[in-house]
Amino acid sequence: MSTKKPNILLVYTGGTIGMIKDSKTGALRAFDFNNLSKRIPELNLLDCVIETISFEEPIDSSNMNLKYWTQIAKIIEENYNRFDGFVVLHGSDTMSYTASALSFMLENLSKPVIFTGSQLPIGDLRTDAKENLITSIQIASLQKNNKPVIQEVGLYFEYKLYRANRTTKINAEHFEAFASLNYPDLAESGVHLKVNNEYLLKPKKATKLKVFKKFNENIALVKLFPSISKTLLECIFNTPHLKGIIIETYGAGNCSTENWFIELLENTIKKGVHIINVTQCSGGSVAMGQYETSEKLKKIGVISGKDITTEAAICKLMYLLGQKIIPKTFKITFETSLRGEMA
Ligand code: ASN
Repeated sequence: MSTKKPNILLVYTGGTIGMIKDSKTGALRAFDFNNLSKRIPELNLLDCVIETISFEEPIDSSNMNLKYWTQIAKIIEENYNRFDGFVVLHGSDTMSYTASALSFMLENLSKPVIFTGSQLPIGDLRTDAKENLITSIQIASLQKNNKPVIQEVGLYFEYKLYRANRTTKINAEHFEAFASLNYPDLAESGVHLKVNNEYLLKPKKATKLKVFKKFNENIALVKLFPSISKTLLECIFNTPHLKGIIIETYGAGNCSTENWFIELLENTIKKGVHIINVTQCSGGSVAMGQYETSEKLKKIGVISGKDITTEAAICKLMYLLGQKIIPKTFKITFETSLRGEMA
C-alpha cells in the first residue's frame, strides 16, 4: 500500500468564503490565499498536501460566465496529472450552474472535483466556511486501493456532498443553502464521513480526460406563468441566432393548450430550434403525455428534460449545441443521462 499523501489543488474563484472583514473599516475584502494555512491552521492537520491557485481577480459568483467556466476547466486540465483531487471555492449564488457546466466540460473524469463555498466569510466568528472547506478537502483526498473514491463533480455544503449537476441553491439565509431533490446525497458528514457508494458515478475504465470548452450560448430560458403574453413569447422565440429554448412548465411538464401557444412552439421547432421541457417544481419529473396539457408538446417534438434541474439543463444545452450534434439525434442525446444529471 502506498503511503504517499494525496495532492489536492485548491482553486479559489471568489465568493463569500474567501473574504475577511477589514478590522478597521468593517468592509469585506478578498483574502490572500497564499497565507491560507496561517489563517486556517487546522489545514496542517489534514493528511494531504495542499497547493492553491487563485483567480487573479476573485469574483462574486453573480458575475460568473462561460469565460470563467473555461478558465476553471483549463486549470483542472493543466494540473490533472499532478493532483489527486480538486476543490473549487466558489460563491454560492451560481455555484450549481458552474459545477453543472464543469460536469459536462470534463469528460471521462476519474478524480474528484468538489465545489464548495460558504454563507459567511471565513474570517467571521460564526463562519460555515471552515467546515465546508476542511471536509471538502477530506472528501477530495479519499482514496481506496490508491484510487479516488469520488470520481465526479460534487458540491459540498453544510455536511452534505451532492452530485453537483443535481443541485439548486434553495436558501440565501440558512447554512443549508443547497438541495438535491431528485438524487440522493453522495456523502454525509457526521461523527463519521459516510460515503454512499451505491450512488457514485463509476467512470469508464482507462479513458483519458477530455476537456470540452466550446459551449454555445445562443439559448433562452422561459418560465411560464398564467397569462403570459403572445407578444412577449414571440419576441423571445424570434431572437436572432437562437438555437435552443428551455421552457419551465408547470408540474409534470404541463402548459397551456391554447392554439397560438402550441403553434408558436411547433413553428419554432420546425425552424430548427430545440425546445426543452423542464418543470418549475423543485422536485419531480416531466412526464409528457401524462396530462392532456402536455400531450401536444410530445407530438410536436418538444424534448423532455425529465428530472433535470434548470441549472443543469442550461449547461447541457450549451454543451450539446457546441458539439454540433445532427438535428435528428439531438432529442435522444438530450434525453440520455450523460453525467448522471437525469434519470
Ligand atoms: N454573493 C456571493 C457569491 O455568490 C454569495 C456567497 O458566496 N454566499 O459570490
